[in-house]
Amino acid sequence: MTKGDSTTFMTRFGEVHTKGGDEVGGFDSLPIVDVANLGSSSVQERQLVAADIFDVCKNVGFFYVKNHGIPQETIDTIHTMAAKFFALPDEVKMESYIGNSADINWQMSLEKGVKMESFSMGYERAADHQRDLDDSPPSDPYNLHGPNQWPRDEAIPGFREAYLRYHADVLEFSRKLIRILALALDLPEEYFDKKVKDPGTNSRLVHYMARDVSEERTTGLAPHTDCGCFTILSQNDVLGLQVLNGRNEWVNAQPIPGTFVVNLGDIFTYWTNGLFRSTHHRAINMTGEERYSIPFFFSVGYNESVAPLQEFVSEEKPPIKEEFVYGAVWLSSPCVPIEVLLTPNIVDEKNHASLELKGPPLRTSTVVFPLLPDGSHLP
Ligand SMILES: O=C(O)CCC(=O)C(=O)O
Ligand SMILES: [Fe+2]
Repeated sequence: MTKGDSTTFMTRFGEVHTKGGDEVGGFDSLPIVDVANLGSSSVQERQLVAADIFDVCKNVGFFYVKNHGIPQETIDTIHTMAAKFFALPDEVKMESYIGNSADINWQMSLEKGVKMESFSMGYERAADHQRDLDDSPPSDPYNLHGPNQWPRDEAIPGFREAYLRYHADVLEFSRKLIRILALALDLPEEYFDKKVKDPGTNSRLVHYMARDVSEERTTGLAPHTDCGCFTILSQNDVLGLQVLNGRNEWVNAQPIPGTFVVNLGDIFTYWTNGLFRSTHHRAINMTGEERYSIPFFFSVGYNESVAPLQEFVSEEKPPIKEEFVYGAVWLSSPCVPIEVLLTPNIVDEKNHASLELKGPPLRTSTVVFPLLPDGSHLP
């Protein structure tokens, strides 16, 4: 965190070393960025947003966005649907179970005390305002796209439509945000457009079950960085997300009505050769109430290659990462829910353990973590 120090940090794609420079990581709360002018017709107004974004990406890697323009009704509806979905009988949820298909899934284990369940969806044309249903499917050499395994409409009317609409709106917002990120980096605004035309997106509805707060241990999402370009998170009003600052302290991402939490993923760290942060975070239900969150992971197409951009590479700053194709390594970096010891301000080594995936190969842009602590799937 200190000025001038070099940093080594683990990302989902391996260890990365950066040279020091400005102070980074010295935050005690997450900044709020007003993005009302994200799509302004005035380049000066867009530049002002870009300037704010530049600072927070360099120093924090996490920020709230307000005035994002996505109708509150779209957000409220998908939250209502999430609660309804998770309240369905297990037999119905099992129809979307990860083990039924290599595609999108519902996952949970109550038996073994894991207090999380999730439903995932991957990119599909119906969830993209900029594409038509009969557009040819994205090129998919790594077999990462697949049909989403939606629950039957009779079981939960309107669920699919609500999630498709939410995905499409957040995708639209993301395509605007990546233009502002380009501007923030002094690149042409359209610089990344081609790479995200057929984006590698996925999204999850996550239910962190209410827990007994007197327990010292619980299961949650272990500390990790996100692997894509950035993540847009909608959370209900129950605290769970925590972000690691440069002093190794967990900073609460307290839910703020009307905002999303945005965090950069590893790809932006690579593109900027370490200038922009992909910051560690974890998620644990801190309360005795039900927590629901909806991360939307926005990324380049799976067939796109990623490498530090020449603008950020010099003799003093050699590339921190070799070029790689996003889809080729995507599946090898699962995000793992794991038992978390609720000791404040300590990054438990155990939390970094990774579990081997067992069972059928999992493809598509879906979550790929095993739900059971021993790495196996239900049933
Ligand atoms: O649920 C949350 O608050 C965070 C989720 C997250 O970090 C992830 O899924 O990568
Ligand atoms: Fe994450």
